[in-house]
Amino acid sequence: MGVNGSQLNSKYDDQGYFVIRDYFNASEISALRKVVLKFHARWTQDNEKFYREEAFNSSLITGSQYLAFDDRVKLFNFISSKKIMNLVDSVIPENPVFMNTQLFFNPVNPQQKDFWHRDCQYDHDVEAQKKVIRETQVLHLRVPLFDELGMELVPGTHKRWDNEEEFNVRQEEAGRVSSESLSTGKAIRLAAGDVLVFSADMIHRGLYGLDRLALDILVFDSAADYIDYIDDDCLPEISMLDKIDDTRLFMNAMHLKSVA
Ligand SMILES: O=C(O)CCC(=O)C(=O)O
Repeated sequence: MGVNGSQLNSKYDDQGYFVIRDYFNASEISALRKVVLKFHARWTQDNEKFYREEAFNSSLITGSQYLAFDDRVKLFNFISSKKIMNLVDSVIPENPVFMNTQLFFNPVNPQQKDFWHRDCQYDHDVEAQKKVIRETQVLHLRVPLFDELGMELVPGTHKRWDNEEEFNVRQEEAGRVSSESLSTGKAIRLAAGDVLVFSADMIHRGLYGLDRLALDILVFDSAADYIDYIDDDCLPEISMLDKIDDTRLFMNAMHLKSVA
């Protein structure tokens, strides 16, 4: 499926997200699922207590701990495939940088509720969060491997600060809790084959349920200072580079790290 980069850019700019239905075909998803399920089985086994008690995601999927050379190359080729790069380039036209990957699943613990947040709230106080949403750009590209309830987003909050309800709920102030519903939230159901691109710093939450297992690819704008989030072990090894069709995202990450 062709994409119109400038249309996607203006949707993202306006709303902070866009979704493309049936973007990947069944064989692309089944090849990706095979590799990711291998990671997930090994990761859950190795992190049994954490998985059982509190986890709702894992990260570092492209690292060397759970996947061998060939599977990692397959992941790197998916991440830098034309389909993914067309989306990345439409939002971050200059020097997009690979940050990490995360895998989102249902928590085993039924007490855990899906919760509203901006990703930046875990690293920054309120004043710094305001600056982050004005100045930097971290993209999540969510690729669901099974049909899922998807995500709930508050459109436009990649650029605007919270209203009172949003702030109190996500920060759990004034007696509110982060799992309450928000009147400004928009739920986006996702099926395997769809892709959702959204700003990590907009107000959002994953919706637990069905068989969710979603691969999120995180990419940032090289003007932003997120070098510390890049794990060397999650970048391709030198001997993998000639097996990867488009190395831009990874080379940009290596370059930033080398000059830091
Ligand atoms: O799917 C989830 O559980 C949360 C997703 C999320 O917060 C994120 O991708 O930043």
